[in-house]
Amino acid sequence: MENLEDKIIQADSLDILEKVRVELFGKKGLLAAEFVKLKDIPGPEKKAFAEGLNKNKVALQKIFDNRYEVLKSEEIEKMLKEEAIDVSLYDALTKKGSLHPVTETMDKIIDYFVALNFAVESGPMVEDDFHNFEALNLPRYHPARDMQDTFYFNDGGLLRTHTSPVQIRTMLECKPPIRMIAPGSVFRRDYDLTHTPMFHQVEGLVVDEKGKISFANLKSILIDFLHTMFGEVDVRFRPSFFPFTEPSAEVDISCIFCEGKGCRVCSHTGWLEVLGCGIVDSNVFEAVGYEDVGGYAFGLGVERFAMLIHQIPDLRSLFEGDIRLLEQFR
Ligand code: 2NL
Repeated sequence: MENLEDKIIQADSLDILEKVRVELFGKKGLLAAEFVKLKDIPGPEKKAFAEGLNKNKVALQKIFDNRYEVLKSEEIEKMLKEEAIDVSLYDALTKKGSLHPVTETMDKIIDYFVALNFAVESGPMVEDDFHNFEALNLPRYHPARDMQDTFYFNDGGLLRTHTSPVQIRTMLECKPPIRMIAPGSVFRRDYDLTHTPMFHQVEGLVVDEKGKISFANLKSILIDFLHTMFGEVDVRFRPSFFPFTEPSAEVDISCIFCEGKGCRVCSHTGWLEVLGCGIVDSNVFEAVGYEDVGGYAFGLGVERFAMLIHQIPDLRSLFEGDIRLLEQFR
């Protein structure tokens, strides 16, 4: 018995203890062998012998259980020590990540409007005809729809071609006044030097009671916005056309590469087109059930902003996922 006890206590690892367990308590173990002897013990002594065996067995089991607990917690302790991570370790070889220039530009644009109390809204990228076209004064067979080559699904769903459906959804859900921007990815069937099938837009919309919102409001906010993004540039508004605004304008800044003198980037015009905007067409308000309101809206392409701000010559480099592009913007 003492001998067996020692075996347990001297086991100094869980592996050895497991071997001892089999040796003592196993089917063919030492204790089982003792119980086999029971049949040779004469009748009167059988009971006492059996009781003794059982007592020993229970005692040994208890010693075994204690030893198991000790070894188990030692092992856990050891594992915790070995696998602990020293979070204070400084690794000079680890490279710091950086934001993609499109993300960084998007954040900067959003920050400008958030500071002016614009809400930031989002919506689904898979849209339907009503939210992407119909409600925006682009009825079926309207020639303006040819301007946007659209990815359609078989069930008539489509990938949004602009973030305007987010404004439509917001107007359908909320009562005026509204001041919001809708940043997000948009999709068009276009792929060449200056177009990718997915790109990012930020659109803005302000709606209030009729007579409260003027083109002057739109001009002042966009001029200030462009000065924040590009520094002290000249800004000009050119009459233009969008189906969802009337009147509409495109906005140019003086070329930040040649300061307006004329270069390759601005096609020797001295100007860079950066925005589209206008007074929201009354047909749009009608489509969302708004009455006696007025508003302005604008839209811009984030990739174009990022390329101008960082002087990135080739649009495609923004989408190649080459880490060397990001390393230049750390
Ligand atoms: C551009 C021009 C623009 C809008 C987007 C808009 C949205 C609603 C109502 C009226 Cl719901 N307008 N959006 C208006 C004018 C221009 O984007 O060049 N984008 C890249």
